[in-house]
Amino acid sequence: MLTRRTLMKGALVAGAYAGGVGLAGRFGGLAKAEAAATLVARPGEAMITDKGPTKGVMTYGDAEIPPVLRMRRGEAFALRLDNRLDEPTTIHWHGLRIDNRMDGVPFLTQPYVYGGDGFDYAFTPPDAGTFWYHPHCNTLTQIGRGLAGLVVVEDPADPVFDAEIVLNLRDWRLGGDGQFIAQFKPRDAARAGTFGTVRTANWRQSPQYDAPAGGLVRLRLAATDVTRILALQMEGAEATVIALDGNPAATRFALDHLMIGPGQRLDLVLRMPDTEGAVAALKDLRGTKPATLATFRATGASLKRDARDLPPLARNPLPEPDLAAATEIPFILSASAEERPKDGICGSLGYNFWAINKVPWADDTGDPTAPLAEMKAGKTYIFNVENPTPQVHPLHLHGLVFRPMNSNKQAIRPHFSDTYLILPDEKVQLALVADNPGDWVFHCHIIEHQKTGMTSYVRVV
Ligand SMILES: [Cu+2]
Repeated sequence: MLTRRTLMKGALVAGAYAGGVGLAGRFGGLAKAEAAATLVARPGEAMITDKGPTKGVMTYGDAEIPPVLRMRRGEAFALRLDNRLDEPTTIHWHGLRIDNRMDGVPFLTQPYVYGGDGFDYAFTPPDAGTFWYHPHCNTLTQIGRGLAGLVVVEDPADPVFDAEIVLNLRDWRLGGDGQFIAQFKPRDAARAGTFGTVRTANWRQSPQYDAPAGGLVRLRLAATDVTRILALQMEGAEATVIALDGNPAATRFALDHLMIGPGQRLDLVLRMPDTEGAVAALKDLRGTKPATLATFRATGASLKRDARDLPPLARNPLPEPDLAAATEIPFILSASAEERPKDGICGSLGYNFWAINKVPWADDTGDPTAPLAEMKAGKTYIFNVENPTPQVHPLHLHGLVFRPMNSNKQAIRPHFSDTYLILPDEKVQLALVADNPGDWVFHCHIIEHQKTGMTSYVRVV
């Protein structure tokens, strides 16, 4: 999978940036506040196709692909963003319930960070699980060209697995020559979004990973694409969902056509086949033809493990909504044809196609609309969200977690989440405790929808 040429290319790119601040510190182990690291956002190139390096990539760190940032639940984490791009950027920590000032939304929670400038992020992640990080400025371009990495927050009480594999699942919009083509088409932005042309896991097409035969693998995956919704299935091995969107599933269940949208994460137990050389395949069954996202090859003599022997994941300290005292707030998604937004420093797409409660907001503009709701700290609220549009929308709320309660369209799994995939004609209730003060963005994570109006924010005071 990693050819010698790929490795050399990576080394060259790293070398080109080694003269500067570079990547100081270690991302593989504990990142303690006193050992703060620097993460460089920079232009680069990457071996995504067999047509040679794709130019115009954006990445973090000195490897080709953004590093997996490892943190520990309840331990201080600090990281300096060093922006070596030719444009402003920020980092948003998707799913982490942290201080509003660290949330990475330009104008709302921090100034954007110009090229050549930096920003110090410091927080203590309260929850263990699988999360991710990405910019909240010129987001379609910056995520589309590579700026998205995974965050693993470890809990010392986590069960022990025989292996762990982290998968960053995303597409790229490349032409036949392996180079970037226009990131979106306006007519698609007004529908399901513009799809990528090359599908990857960890920036490789259908990579293969080795793991012990008969062993239990913790597979952490995140849908970091700007558009694509997946329907995941494992073939050739048993795969059990143990956590969704960072939080443990109330009851474990087999992975079977599970739909996840941009921004969502899954933790799976993959029980490897017993026979050495046998291969399991993670597939996306949505869309016109199934795609193999990654494969897993059994190595060595079978460990003969049983996924049912695995103890439960430690629970995160999440606030339980007090439904009897809840205040309900309506959120209605819609199409919009209001005037075009002004061009913003963080990249307006130049169109308004969508709105929440009839207000289109392209976000990261200097003149935000008023918050759609103001909530009192510590109180329970129920978001009554309606989707009368013909599209599916992965709705993401920053800084808070909600518990989906009732839906007219799908069975609800009783778990806490930060991203809800709402279906056409669905009405759903999302219950939450407003326990984190600040202005929190509530937006669709299909980035073209987000950037053409399907963005809002709520205020906790
Ligand atoms: Cu959407």
